Amino acid sequence: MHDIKVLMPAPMPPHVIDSLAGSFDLLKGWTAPDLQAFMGEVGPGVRGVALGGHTRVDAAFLDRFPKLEIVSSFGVGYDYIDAGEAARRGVMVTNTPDVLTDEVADLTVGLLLATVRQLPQADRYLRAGKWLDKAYPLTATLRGRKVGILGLGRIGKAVARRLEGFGVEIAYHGRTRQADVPYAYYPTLVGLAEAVDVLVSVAPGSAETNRIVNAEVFRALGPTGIFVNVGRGSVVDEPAMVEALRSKTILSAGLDVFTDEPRVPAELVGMDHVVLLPHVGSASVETRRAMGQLVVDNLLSWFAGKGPLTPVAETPWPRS
Ligand code: A2R
Repeated sequence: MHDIKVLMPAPMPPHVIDSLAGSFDLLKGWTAPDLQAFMGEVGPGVRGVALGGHTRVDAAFLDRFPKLEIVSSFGVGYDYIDAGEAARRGVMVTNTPDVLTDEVADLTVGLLLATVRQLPQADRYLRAGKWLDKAYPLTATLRGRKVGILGLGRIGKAVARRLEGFGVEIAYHGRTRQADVPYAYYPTLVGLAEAVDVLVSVAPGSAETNRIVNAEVFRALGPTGIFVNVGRGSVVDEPAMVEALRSKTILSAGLDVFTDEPRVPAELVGMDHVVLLPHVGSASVETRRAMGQLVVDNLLSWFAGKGPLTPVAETPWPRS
């Protein structure tokens, strides 16, 4: 396969670069002085793209690669890829689901507990020497809470399974009711938010989910409400969330994702009653390695004529 040109526009983990360079003619876009000029130059011969770093793949990007067969993307979310446009052009798109599900679910539960029991704040309190003066103030509790999950997919279900062990009631909202789950379904997001006092968002970014967690949802969640977001920042109306936190319309939030990463609104950074993480849901050495390997394996499988391992929904395999 050494004659097959695979473009990597932005750097990926070293083991991914090494594996791909060992099997393909790997074109390292980030080493070119001008990526756009480089892509224009090599574009006509490129048959595969290995995508990390959220490069936008839209019609203009795809226009440059008339022989492109597959985009193998790092991560389960692929909102920066116009997969519908890729499908129309017969370009396969793959992502890295499943291998990160448990890792992100673990992080979600950790973030929820950190938020409700104020673990980072308590840590800061001790380090500041304040414990010597008086005990840390009492916090809210997870006990007796009802947790609503927006996006009960692979990760959402793994979060729900873990939370069952914490003895909290679980409900969910998605576009469809799922027959095989024991949790209460709410056909509207506002309905779910009214019924719960923790809302966990694990929904993907898309035109449909854009800003669906809005001021009305925060009002419905109410003054004891906690919002946790590990899915995509675009799912939330961020200014409305900031205002809901500022005005105590909700109690607090635990956030791993933001609208304009890595930029986080200064108002949030200045708030002591929120817990903020730099999008680390899947970011363990082991899980990132597995995700990288799946990027490689999708390309190897595809160019060996065995089809993709993990195609996204818009580009099913076998093709219908
Ligand atoms: O709507 P459904 O019943 O197909 O449920 C899916 C839900 N979902 C939505 N919920 C409400 N409104 C929407 N417009 C909407 N679109 C999708 O999100 C499904 O239960 C869930 C996504 O689950 P999976 O596709 O299994 O994804 P996974 O592996 O759990 O990852 C979720 C997201 C990624 O897309 C990244 O953004 C992030 O977590 O790492």
